[in-house]
Amino acid sequence: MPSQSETSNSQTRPSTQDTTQYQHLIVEAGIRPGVGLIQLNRPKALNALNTPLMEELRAVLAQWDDDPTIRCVVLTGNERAFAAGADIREMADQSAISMYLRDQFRTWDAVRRFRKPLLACVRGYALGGGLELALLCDMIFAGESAKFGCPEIKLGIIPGAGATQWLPRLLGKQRAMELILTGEIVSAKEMAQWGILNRIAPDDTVLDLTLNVAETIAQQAPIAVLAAKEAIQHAYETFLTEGILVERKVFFLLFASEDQKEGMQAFLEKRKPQWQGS
Ligand code: DAK
Repeated sequence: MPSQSETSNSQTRPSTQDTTQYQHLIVEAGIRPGVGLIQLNRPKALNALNTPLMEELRAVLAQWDDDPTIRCVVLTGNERAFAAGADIREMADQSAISMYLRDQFRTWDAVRRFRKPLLACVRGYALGGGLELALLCDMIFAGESAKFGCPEIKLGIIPGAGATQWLPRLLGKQRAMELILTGEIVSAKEMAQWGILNRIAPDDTVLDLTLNVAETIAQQAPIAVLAAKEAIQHAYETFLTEGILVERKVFFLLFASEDQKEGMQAFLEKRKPQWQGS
């Protein structure tokens, strides 16, 4: 149900882009009244989510959680990718113990704990951690070019930021199994049919659409908005924490396998992996 503001032609491009403060993000507070926009900005790596980017995201969200002028936030990428996953280059040589010690979950948990509504606007690839980041958002709007998937299995690992728990809840077990076990990429249209997207729109208008919805939310009673988000999150999360812990244990374990090394090395060398099953 489009709101009145969804049909407006409000200006959506940032009036000033804060590129000095953040290396991997373009951030615009007040792109619309009460709305903040965060654009993931590692275009050469299809916005692969490395630690510095995730740390910057955590910092912006922490700042905006405390900023009463920001009431709703939109997270987006570019035309080619929302994010093609966690950074394989950064993970390829990690061991189970180094992954455990780095505690990358700190930044992901910060996204999950953000108290204000967070809307994902996806164009191009949202794969692996990119899809998981979109799933941590409260709504997902997709351009027609959007492509979703969990290709981790092709790297010899499994999702590490919640997809094994979120997808069965959102799509049902069978579709979650299909996505995670085949690693295949599905279109925005298919994802919408599976009921996981709020809306699809042409790529050149989907950010406007998302910002319009964000603006509508930003106009509501601020405390009621926080309370509504908190209550809705509880509907999903009561039994989620244990599942997430199981996923993390198994995820770390895979970094003790030869197949993880082979899968990620093969990606970086642009060849097919040779699985050893060890
Ligand atoms: N990591 C690093 N670099 C990436 C990347 C990624 N995920 N995806 C793409 N790139 C880089 C490519 O290496 C390439 O760099 P150069 O070779 O030019 O230096 C550049 O982006 C452009 O990519 P392509 O040349 O491959 O572009 P194509 O159009 O041919 O293919 C593609 C697009 C998206 C199909 C392809 O790039 C691709 O398959 N990318 C990998 C997708 C993937 O496997 N994603 C899942 C990664 S594993 C965790 C939290 C989360 C996770 C894990 C732990 N914790 C908190 C601990 C999540 C894990 C994952 O997401």
